[in-house]
Amino acid sequence: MFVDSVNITIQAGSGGAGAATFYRDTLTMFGGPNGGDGGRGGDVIFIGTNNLDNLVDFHYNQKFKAGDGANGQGGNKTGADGADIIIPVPLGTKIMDEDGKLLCDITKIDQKYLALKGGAGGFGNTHFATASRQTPNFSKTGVKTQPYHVRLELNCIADIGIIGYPNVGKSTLLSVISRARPKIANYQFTTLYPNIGVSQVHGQNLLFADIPGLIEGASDGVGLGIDFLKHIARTRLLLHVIDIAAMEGRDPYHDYEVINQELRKYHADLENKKQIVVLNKIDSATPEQIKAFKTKLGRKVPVYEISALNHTGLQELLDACLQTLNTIPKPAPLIVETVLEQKIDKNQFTVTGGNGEYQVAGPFIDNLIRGVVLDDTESNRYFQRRLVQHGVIAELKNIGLTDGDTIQIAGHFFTYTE
Ligand SMILES: Nc1nc2c(ncn2[C@@H]2O[C@H](COP(=O)(O)OP(=O)(O)OP(=O)(O)O)[C@@H](O)[C@H]2O)c(=O)[nH]1
Ligand SMILES: [Mg+2]
Repeated sequence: MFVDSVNITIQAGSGGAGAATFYRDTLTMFGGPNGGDGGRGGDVIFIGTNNLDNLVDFHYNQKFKAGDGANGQGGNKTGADGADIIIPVPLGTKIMDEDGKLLCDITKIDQKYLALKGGAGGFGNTHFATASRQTPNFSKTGVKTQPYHVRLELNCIADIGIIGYPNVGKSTLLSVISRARPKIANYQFTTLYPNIGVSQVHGQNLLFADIPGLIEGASDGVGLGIDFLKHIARTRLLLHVIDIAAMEGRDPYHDYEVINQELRKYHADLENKKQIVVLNKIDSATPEQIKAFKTKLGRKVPVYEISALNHTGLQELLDACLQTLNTIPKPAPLIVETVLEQKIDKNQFTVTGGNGEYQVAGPFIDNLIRGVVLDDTESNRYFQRRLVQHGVIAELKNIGLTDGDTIQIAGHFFTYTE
C-alpha cells in the first residue's frame, strides 16, 4: 500500500507535579519545605529518514504521545523527565497543522522538527518559601499538555520525474538505470504509485521518480488521475517517455502533445519544467517512425533514443540528465518551523461581562489555574495576587467591576472586595 497523506494526533508529555513536603527527622518536628520539582514532559520530534518511502506506517498507528514527567518527591528530589517521542517520516514529508498551515518540510536525512515541547514540571514547595511565608504547603502541578492534530503530506523528493502514457516503458527504464525493482508488465497501469530509484552518474546521485501512467483527461481525474502529479512538483527535470514503436497503435507525437496538455492543465509549473523527450522501444521502431516524430518536434526539446529493454542509449541519456540538472538551480527548501504550542500567547486573557457579573478567560488563566489549589488559603491568595499583578483586575475595573461583584474564572466564582 502507498499512502501519501494522513492525519495523526500528537501530544507532548505533561509535566510532573511539584511536591509539597517538609523536612522531618527524629529531632525536627517542623522542618523547612523540601518538595522537589516535577519532571519535564517529553517532546514530540519528527525526523527525516530514507528508510521509509511513504506514509503507510501511519495508516496503522495514528496516535503519538511522549512520556509524562514524574512527580517531584520529598527530600528535594526532582521527578524524572518524560521520554521524547521521535517520529520518523520519509523525505519529502510536509507537516501541517489542522488548518493546513505548513509547519515544516522534511527534506533531509536526520532533519529534526520539534513539533511540541513537553510540559514544564511543577515547582516543589521549596520555591515558594519567602521571608513572610516560611512554610508553604502548596506546590504547583505540572503543565498539562493537549493533543494536537497534524496532517502529513508526502511529496516525493526526486531530481527527475519519469512521465508518459501507460505501458511506454517508464518502469522498465527506472529498473535499468537504478536498483529499483518496480513491477513491469505488458498492460496499462502496472504502476499504481510512484517508484523512486537512485542512479549514480559520474559520481553524482540522481534521484528518479517513476510516476504512474497518464492519459487524456488525467487532469480531470481520468485513469489514475492526477493524484500522483504532485510527486513531480519538486523535480527539476522531466523525462517524457514515448513508445516510438507505437505498439498500442496510438500516434507517438499525439501522445506527446496530450501529456503536455494534461501537465499544463494541472499546473503551469509542470508545463514549464524542463523536459527531455525519451523515445523508447527503438528496438521495435522503424527509422521512419523516429524521423516523423523528430520532424514534428523540431529542435525545441532535446530528444534521446533508447531501448530500455536492450539497454541501448542509456549512458547518453544519463549524461544528458546530469548535464541538464547541473544547469537548473535546486529550489530553496521551504524553511518554516513553528513549534505548535508557541502559537499560544501565555499572557493573553480576555475580560467580559457587566452588571455585577464578570468573566475572565484565556491562556493566562488556564496556565495560572493549573498551578494553584484554590481550596488552599495560601494558594488562593497567591492566585489573587497574580490576577492583580498581571493587570486582570485593572481590566475588569475598566469595564465596570466594583465592590461586591462576582467574577467567574474557570468555573469558580469569586466575590470581589476592594
Ligand atoms: N520492445 C520493447 N519493449 C519494452 C521496452 N521497454 C519496455 N518494454 C515493454 O513494455 C511493457 C510496459 O513496460 P513498463 O515498464 O511496465 O511500462 P510503464 O510505462 O511503466 O507502464 P505503466 O506502469 O502501466 O504506466 C513491458 O512489457 C516491457 O517489457 C523497450 O525498450 N522495447
Ligand atoms: Mg510502470
